[in-house]
Amino acid sequence: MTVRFPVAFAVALLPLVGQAAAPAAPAGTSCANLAALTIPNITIKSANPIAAGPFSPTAAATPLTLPAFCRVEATARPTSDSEIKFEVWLPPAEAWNGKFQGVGNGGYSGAIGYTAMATALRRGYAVASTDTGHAGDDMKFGQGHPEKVIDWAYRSVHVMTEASKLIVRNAQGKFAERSYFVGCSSGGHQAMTEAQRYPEDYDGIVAGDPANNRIRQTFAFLHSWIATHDKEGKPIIPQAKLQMMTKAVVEACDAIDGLKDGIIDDPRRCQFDPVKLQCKTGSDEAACLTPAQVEAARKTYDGVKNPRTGEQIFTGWPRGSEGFGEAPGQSWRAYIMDPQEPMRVGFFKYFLFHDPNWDYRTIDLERDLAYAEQKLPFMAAVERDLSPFKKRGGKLLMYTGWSDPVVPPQDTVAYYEAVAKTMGGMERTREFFRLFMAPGMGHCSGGPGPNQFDHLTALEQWVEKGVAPEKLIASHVTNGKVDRTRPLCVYPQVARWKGTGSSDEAANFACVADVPAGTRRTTTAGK
Ligand SMILES: [Ca+2]
Repeated sequence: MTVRFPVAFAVALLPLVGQAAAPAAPAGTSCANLAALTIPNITIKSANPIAAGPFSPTAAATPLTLPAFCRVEATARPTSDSEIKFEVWLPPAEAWNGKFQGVGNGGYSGAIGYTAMATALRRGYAVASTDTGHAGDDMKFGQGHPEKVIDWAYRSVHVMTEASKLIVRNAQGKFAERSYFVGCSSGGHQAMTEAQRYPEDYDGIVAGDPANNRIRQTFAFLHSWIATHDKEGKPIIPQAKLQMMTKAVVEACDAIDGLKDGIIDDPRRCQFDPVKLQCKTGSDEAACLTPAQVEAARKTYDGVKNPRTGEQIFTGWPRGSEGFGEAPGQSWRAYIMDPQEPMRVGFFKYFLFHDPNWDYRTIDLERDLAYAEQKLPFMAAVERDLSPFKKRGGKLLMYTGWSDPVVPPQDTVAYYEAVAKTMGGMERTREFFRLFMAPGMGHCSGGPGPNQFDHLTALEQWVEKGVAPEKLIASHVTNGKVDRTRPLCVYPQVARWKGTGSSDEAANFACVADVPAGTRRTTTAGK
C-alpha cells in the first residue's frame, strides 16, 4: 500500500475534467523510495508504508492504534563511536498538518518513544524520536565511550532533528512549516538543551518537569539516598510512612494558599517540620516517626549543601512529594528510597570517574562537584541567556508539578527566575518563555492537583497566531471522569478562587498576582 497515492491521482485527473489547473502539488518521494536517501552520516535502514490499524513497533511493544503512515528507521553516526537510532513517522500528504515534531525521552532513555510518536502522528504531525545513542536505561554505556555520553547529553536530538527535517522535506516535497519539540523529565532537559544550544531547531518548545540541572540533581540524588538509608543500605523511612507524611504535611500547609482544598499551592511556603510527627513513646509506630526518620526527612527537604561553605548545591524535595500515589512519579520511592544504591550512581562510576567500583561513601561534595562541572559541563542545560532563541522568534512553554518527587520544582522556578534576571525581567521574558506551575501535580503527571492539560495547542496558538497563553485549563481525572478543573497560571501568577461557586471548577478561579504569606484570607470552599 502506498499512502501518498490519493493526492497524486487527484492532480493527474484535474486536466481530464477540464478544471482550472490546481497549484502544483509538491513532488514528494514515495515512502519506499525514502530508503534510498543519502544524508551525510545517516543510514536509512528501512522505509515502509504502514496501514491504519493496530501496529507494534517492536515485538515486545503493546500495539498502538494508528492512522496510516510511512515509517522510516535510521541510524546517525556523527562520530565513529556513535550509533544513534531514530525513527521518523510521516502521515500521508492529505493527513499531514504541515508540521514536524520531535519528542523527548525519559530517564537515560535508550529507547525510541513510540507512545509519544503515536500521539503526535494522530494530530497530523510528522514526528521523530531517538534512542539517544544507546540501548537501555542503564548508564554503563558511558564507560569508555565519552562520545556516547555526548550523544545522550545533547547531540542525538539535534542530529535526529536535522536529518528528520530533510526526510520530511523529501517525503512531502517541502519543508515543514513549523517545528515543535515536546518533552517531559529528561525530555524537558532535552527541550532546554535544544533552546540553549540549537535555537534554530524548533519554533516552539514544551519543557515539562525539566531535569536540566542534571549534574547538581545527580549530587542531590546521592545525598538524599545517603540521608535516608542506614549503614547497611536499608531505607530508614519505611514506604508505608511516606503517605502518612504527605497527609500530615498537607493538613499543616493546605490553608497557607488561602483555600483548604487538599492541595499546597506553593510548597516553598510550607515549613512543616517532621519532628511534629515524632513518636511520643520513643517506640517505632506506624503513625509516627522515630528520631532517625525525622532526621532523614529533614535532610531530604533541605537538599544538599557544601559541607564547608554551607552553599546550597541543590534544593531538597518539596513538602507534599513524600508519597501520594503508587506510580514512580508520585512518591520518594522510585528515585530515593527503593534503589539499592544512590539513584544515578552510574554517573559517577561510568561518566565521571571511569571506575565501575567507585564507592559512593568516598564522595567529597565540594571537590567532586567542581570536578564534575569541569569535566562534564555539557550534561547540564542551565544557560540563562536565551537571546538566540528569543531572537529567532522561538516560544518556550515550561511546566512542572509542585509536588514532583523526582525533579524538585524549586529548582525549575529558580532557573526560570535566573533566566528572567538575565533576559531583562519577568515581563520581557514572558514575551517568549512562560512557566506554568501545577499545584499538587507529581512528576510530569498524576497527583491530587489537576494534572492533565493541552500544552501543545497553547504553544501552537502562540507560535502560529501570536496568542500567548495566559493560563492552561488543567483537569483532574479519577476513573476516567473529570472531577476537578483549575487554571494553571503564568508564573508568578497563581490561581485564586473567586469566592463563589465550586472550587472544583476552573471558571471560578482567576489568575492573580501572588500575595505574601500571612496576608491571605483562608476559605474552606465546598462544592
Ligand atoms: Ca490549598
